[in-house]
Amino acid sequence: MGAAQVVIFMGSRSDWDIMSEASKVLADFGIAYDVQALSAHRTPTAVTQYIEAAKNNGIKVVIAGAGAAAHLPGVIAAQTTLPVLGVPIASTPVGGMDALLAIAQMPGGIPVGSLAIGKAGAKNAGLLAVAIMALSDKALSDKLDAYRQKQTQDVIKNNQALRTEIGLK
Ligand code: RP5
Repeated sequence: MGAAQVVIFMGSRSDWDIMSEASKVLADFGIAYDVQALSAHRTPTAVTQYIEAAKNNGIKVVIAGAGAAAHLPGVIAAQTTLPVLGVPIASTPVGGMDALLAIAQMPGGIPVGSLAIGKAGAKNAGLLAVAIMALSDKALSDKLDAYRQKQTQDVIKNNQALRTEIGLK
């Protein structure tokens, strides 16, 4: 698949169950990705080393999932002008609201695109990375259009199946 164009960061190995949703999307679209489970708090130097080299290494989009005091996406965005897509993860008793606010409430000047909490957010981060890359890749853009059309057809089919199942025309 070639060199990674997207990196999926996460604050802990324990975030992979959620963040793997982003990897599935990228794999479906044939986009090569890297995965790094490194923490802004526990391994700040390793995060910085990776991000400082990312653009030269061919990375175009950074996806970063984190829970709790979720500083990872913001710390990454502080050190690169690559687009950073943050995924809040529910890993504390407050259900991800801590991570959502930490990721969404960035100070002006250092943007992080915040997705939804959890698996839907990770999936959408993958799709948004695809959309960003599709801006300069016609074949990828066509694939994204086809993905949306299939999704629409599936919903219409499921609606009809449900209506038939419960005795409606
Ligand atoms: C955050 O703390 C991670 O992103 C993870 O969601 C949370 C808990 O990490 P572990 O204690 O499971 O390593 O930094």
